[in-house]
Amino acid sequence: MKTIRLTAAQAMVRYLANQMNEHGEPYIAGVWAIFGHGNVAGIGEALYGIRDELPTLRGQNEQSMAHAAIAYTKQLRRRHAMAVTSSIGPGALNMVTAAALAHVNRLPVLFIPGDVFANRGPDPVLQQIEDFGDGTVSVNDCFRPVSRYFDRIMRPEHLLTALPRAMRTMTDPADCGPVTLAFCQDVQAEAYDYPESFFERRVWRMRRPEPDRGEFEAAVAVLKAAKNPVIVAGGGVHFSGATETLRAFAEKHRIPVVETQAGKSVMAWDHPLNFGAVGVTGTECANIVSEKADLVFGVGTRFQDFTTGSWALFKNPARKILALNVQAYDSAKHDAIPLTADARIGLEQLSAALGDKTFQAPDPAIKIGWFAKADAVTNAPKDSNSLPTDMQVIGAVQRSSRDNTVVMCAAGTMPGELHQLWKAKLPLSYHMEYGFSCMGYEVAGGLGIKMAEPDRDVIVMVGDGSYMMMNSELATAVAMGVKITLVITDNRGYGCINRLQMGTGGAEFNNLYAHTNVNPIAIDFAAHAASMGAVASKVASIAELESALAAARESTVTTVIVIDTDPYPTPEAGGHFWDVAVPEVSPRAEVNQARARYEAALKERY
Ligand SMILES: Cc1ncc(C[n+]2csc(CCOP(=O)(O)OP(=O)(O)O)c2C)c(N)n1
Ligand SMILES: [Mg+2]
Repeated sequence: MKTIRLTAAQAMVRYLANQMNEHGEPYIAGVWAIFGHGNVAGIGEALYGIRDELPTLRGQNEQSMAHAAIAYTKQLRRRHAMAVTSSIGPGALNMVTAAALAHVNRLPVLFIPGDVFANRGPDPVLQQIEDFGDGTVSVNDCFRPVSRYFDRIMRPEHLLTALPRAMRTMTDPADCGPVTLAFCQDVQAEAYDYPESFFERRVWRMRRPEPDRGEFEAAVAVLKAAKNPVIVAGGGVHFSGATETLRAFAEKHRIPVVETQAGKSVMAWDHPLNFGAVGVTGTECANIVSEKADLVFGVGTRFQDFTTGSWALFKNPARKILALNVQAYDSAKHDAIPLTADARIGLEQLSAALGDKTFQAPDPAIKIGWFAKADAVTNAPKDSNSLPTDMQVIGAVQRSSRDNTVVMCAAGTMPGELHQLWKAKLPLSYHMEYGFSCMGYEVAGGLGIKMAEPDRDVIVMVGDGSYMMMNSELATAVAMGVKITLVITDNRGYGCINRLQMGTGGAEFNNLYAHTNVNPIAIDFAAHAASMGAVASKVASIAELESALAAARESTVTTVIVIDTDPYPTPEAGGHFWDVAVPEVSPRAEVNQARARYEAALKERY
């Protein structure tokens, strides 16, 4: 056997550089790295040696670098991924939240935290936590519940089994998710005679599993028996590349489509069969269709509580759930009739089996009625005496966007309002991280999206709270010359949680700066962003916002636009109950009233 003598770190990066996707392109597009003693000498040296083939990228924070990696792979429908490496200890733990985010959203990222010495020579090394009762524990064990595959590289030859498993996990459509390879510091630097064949180019194809015959027949039968089905389209439709198939399926059989947060933009907003956002942050028309449906046909959805209105939305007493999902865990959820298969293949085969069968599509008037209400709240205000609303900001951004502009967000007011109100024309023009809804995903995520699709405009909608939580990859975007546009809606605190607090009977407390023990400060976001090199301005009205957005669109540099908004108004129409547990006893009358409403609402759930 021909061998080549490499350090384990050199072997790892050489292997990674030779893994290709089904299009023959390098699967790992780059390695985000912040070095410390746990990875600088071993992995750092290896990355330097391969820098022309496998780029190393330097960010500001391990978590937000991982956010960029996650947004990148999501926008590319998991066809490419990135790795993120950190030192041991704090650098590693900074990535745990991002690993969880990738885990929830079923997105591949390769985490390579450094780990303590396998030979234990210097024990305890700087940043080693020391478990009194377990000599095998390090901080990296925190990655176990948030990794789809976890391994600790304690000998150089461990890579021979660990790396193919890592690749298998990341490129498996059903198991897809984060992989953690905790890499002991001494092992990174150790040499070993690796088989040369280990470094041959290898192509990883995303499998498209066919349905099981028995499951398929049951699915066809339940579809044929339905009177008014609805398709709940989730992120799996994007991942499977099934948007066209879904549209053809809906058109041929006249079935309305409603979209989850991850599924939004699978169909153009103005397609007559697209009834828009479903669930807690849903449009009135999608929720009417969903309430009446006798068959809820989920395609590539996890059925999370925002989609199902905490399982109180699908009210038809005769309703059944049919779930087409590549992951059997999802297709069997909530007692669904499972159809475990790739979304595209599943839809194609179902369509063939249904033949010419058509259903009664819902009355288009309910959609027209919804948009009349939606347009009223997103139109520019007639007078400019009061603070603009976030809905009016959405309208301004919409009017300044092109069909292929990507609007993105993760937490705060915007995800709900964008889900309802944003008119997404082209697939993946809407990028919402709403599996984890992680504040701090926004700026780094915007960077990752733009790296994935440099030809599309990327608009990052970010609240003041989320911006304050994590913003420093703005400097990275500027430094890399990756142009994104941020719209910061400054409502001086956590507007959406303040409203949720009020909605559950709570006193306004600890959310808006006005109601905290912190002296309300006016943060100069434009100055802050400008200090990182962005072109930044604060606008005073929706009209000014529109001109600033027009300028940003033509500009080649990262731009930040700040606007003060009113923290209280929300869309009156649309929406649905969401289960947020209200205290059973409280001295506050408002809480008692909210509890009574809550108990009544819970009776709707099944
Ligand atoms: C990391 C993290 N911490 C806490 C939360 C809970 N949370 C959701 S939205 C939100 C407030 C967001 O404030 P901001 O970004 O200003 O948006 P606004 O609602 O004010 O528009 C909080 C605290 C979260 N989603 N993520
Ligand atoms: Mg805010």
